[in-house]
Amino acid sequence: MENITTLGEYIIENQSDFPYSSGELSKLLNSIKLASKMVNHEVNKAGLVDIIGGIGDVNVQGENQQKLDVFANTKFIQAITNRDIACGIVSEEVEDYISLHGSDNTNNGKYVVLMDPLDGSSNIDVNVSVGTIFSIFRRITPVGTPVELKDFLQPGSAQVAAGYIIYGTSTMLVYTTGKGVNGFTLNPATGSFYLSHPNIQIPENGQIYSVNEGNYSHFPQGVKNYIKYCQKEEENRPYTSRYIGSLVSDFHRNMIKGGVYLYPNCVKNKAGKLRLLYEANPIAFIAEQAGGKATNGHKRILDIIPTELHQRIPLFCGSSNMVEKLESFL
Ligand code: AHM
Ligand code: MG
Repeated sequence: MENITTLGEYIIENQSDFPYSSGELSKLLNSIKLASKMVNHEVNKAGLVDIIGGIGDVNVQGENQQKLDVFANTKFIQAITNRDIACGIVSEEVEDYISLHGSDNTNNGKYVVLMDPLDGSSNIDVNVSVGTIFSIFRRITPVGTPVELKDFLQPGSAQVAAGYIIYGTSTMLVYTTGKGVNGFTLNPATGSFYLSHPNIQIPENGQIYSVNEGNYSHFPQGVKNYIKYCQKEEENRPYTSRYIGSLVSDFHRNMIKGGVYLYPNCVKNKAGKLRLLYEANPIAFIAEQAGGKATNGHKRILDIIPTELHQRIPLFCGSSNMVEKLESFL
């Protein structure tokens, strides 16, 4: 039998790579793994929502079916809280940060987790892939004190881990702790994630550009010019456009095949649409760890000092040569 590694084994085997390696970050990653399996189970049944009463199915608590993004939010928060390792959580679904005090009220958690529990959730109704995105920092306030806003407003370069789960044709968990990027695919038969994509590298060049071209007329001129450059027939450009409208899926495809993802600022979304703390930062960390790039058009995403929890930002990321070419237009 081939050498097979599960995500749980991989996390334990590589624990010494983690900064401070006390095993706590491993437990935190395991809690995310656990919640992702529950969310995956619900996402897979999404098409049955309208007839679910009729087939006698109820959700895991025996309650009526919840909206999936609310369900995902609850599951990830519960799983993280239960491990007693994080001192705070920021979620796209919750306005303010959540302060965790630990079961013994000692505020001993060392990490903060920032997440989008179900990104691209507008795609669920039409059976298109969605994802979960997470970002983990070590707190900067002293252990033993309540978490503060500044623990969450750290630049992306200080992330100790980041990743995403893609609920797609296969469900995958992809993450980095700053030592490269690895992807694990869920085997529904065993309920385990297996290392299927070790040491993922984004091709330096690619053929795919991914952007919502419906917003074209509102884009900054530089972005319009780049899109025109990709489309120029007379120069026999190799480019093709692919856009799902689900950041995790669009990014994941481009990371595997080579490509660039664009969500610029535009008239409709003056600061951009995507959120810095739990969309752009974790994706940027993964992009860089896989050899790619991520920028807001002028600055490396990971160097940006956040000012607000739900701050929006333009995002351009993917294959390094493509991002550089794009930047030359901005
Ligand atoms: P959401 O967090 O409300 O789901 O929005 C984020 C999503 C991303 O997954 C996706 O890349 C983007 O919004 C698509 O936006 P648009 O529909 O404007 O192209
Ligand atoms: Mg989102």
